[in-house]
Amino acid sequence: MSENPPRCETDVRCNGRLQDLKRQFEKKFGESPHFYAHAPGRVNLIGEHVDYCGYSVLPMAVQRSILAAVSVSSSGTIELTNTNPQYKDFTVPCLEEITIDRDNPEWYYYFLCGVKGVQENFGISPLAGMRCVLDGTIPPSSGLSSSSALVCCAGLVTMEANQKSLSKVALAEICAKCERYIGTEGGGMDQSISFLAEEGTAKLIDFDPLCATDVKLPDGAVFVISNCCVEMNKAASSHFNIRVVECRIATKVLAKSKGLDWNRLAKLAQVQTELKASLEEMLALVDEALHPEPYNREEICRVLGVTAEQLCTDLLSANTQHVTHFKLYQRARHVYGEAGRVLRFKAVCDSEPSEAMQLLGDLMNQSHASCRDLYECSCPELDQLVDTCLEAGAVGSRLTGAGWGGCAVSMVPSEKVESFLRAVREAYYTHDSRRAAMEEQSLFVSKPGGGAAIFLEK
Ligand code: ADP
Ligand code: NG1
Repeated sequence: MSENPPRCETDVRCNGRLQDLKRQFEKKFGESPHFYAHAPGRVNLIGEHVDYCGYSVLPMAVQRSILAAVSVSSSGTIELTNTNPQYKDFTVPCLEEITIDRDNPEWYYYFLCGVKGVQENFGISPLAGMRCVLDGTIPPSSGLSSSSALVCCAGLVTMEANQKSLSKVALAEICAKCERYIGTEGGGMDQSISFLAEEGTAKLIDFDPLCATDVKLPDGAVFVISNCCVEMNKAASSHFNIRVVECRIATKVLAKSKGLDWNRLAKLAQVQTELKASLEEMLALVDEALHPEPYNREEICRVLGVTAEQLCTDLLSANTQHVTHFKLYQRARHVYGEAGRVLRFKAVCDSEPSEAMQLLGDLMNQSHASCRDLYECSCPELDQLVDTCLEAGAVGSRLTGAGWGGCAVSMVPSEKVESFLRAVREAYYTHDSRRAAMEEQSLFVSKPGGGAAIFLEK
């Protein structure tokens, strides 16, 4: 039985961020917050674009989060305001059905995803009125899960304000499901680590059933995050869902090639389970049953024996209806290869061989190459940054999160961290005024942080 998120009694005067937020809340609403909630972002060390295929991932929480100050009110409305003026105020009546506009993914819709998830779970009607001031320190659209931290924070706030109780696992599952209301078909890694993280340890996250296992990272390995300063909003573009769809179609084609009941299967991991095959055997099957040339719609319809309409309604999502070509071979090869790298990464951490750092670094480098070449979810700036990090002394470096921009994570021997930071600063940030202006937020060491929690004022 999983525990509930911690509720910590805190002296707000000892925490600068809480104190500032309290002050802003009082200024805005003329009353004090009743409680605070925070949910962290994460950095994924390895296991990219495999969670929605049913495979395990290996993230850790970062010490950056979404923090909310909240009061429960009798106003009959949910009032949202943000410390960042870029995110405009928003109010919604509690009696109104919560609708999420996928075509216009404004910040408050992420919050409302979390509200809706908890509301639906308990059938709450009407919701308690609440006033919230939100504050975020996770760079948005950069692969560190700012959106999920916001959804998770909203789920936690809604639970607390409506006097309900949920375990961390239940909250993670609810928030993974409800973030999909925004339109992206994510796999659940971000919400799981946001709730299940524990300070000082990375986690192997398994799905179906959701379970998080501690992963002790080698002593002397420091993880450094660097942002290539290209933003990619998942919900406002179709890159992410195109990959989800390609994996779904690859699942069906592979399953059909082996005579399985392909209609029932939607994730690449399910094909492996049905076949009782190893990941190496799955890679061999990809070579045998799929071809490297992109598949067009006609070929997919022919191979699966479905009509063009069925392809649109059963296999494509709302924002992928326009796609004409699908790289099934490359995407499936990435997923089965990456799933194996996650398991090897965990095994190296468990067995602590003397060359652990080198082995882990190699796996991270292979992961990046696969994301770049097979999954095509990198971008020139991110590739340049990864190369820069390796030249600056990282043993391994790779894109983290969805990609197409955003952050790289590098594993650096502790004795080289200072020279590494200096070299990356000089090579990637200093000579570009836009990047230089963002540098403080964009290049930082990250230790495994704790999970989502509620704070009550002492
Ligand atoms: P990520 O990879 O960080 O999850 P997404 O592109 O999926 O990025 O989501 C980013 C969106 O999340 C932003 O455009 C914004 O709507 C929302 N968001 C992120 N941080 C904040 C914040 N501090 N306050 C309000 N909304 C935020
Ligand atoms: P970020 O980095 O938050 O955009 C996304 C998905 C994850 C996972 C990674 C790729 C969401 C909310 N998150 O993460 O589930 O698929 O991409 O590994 O969709």
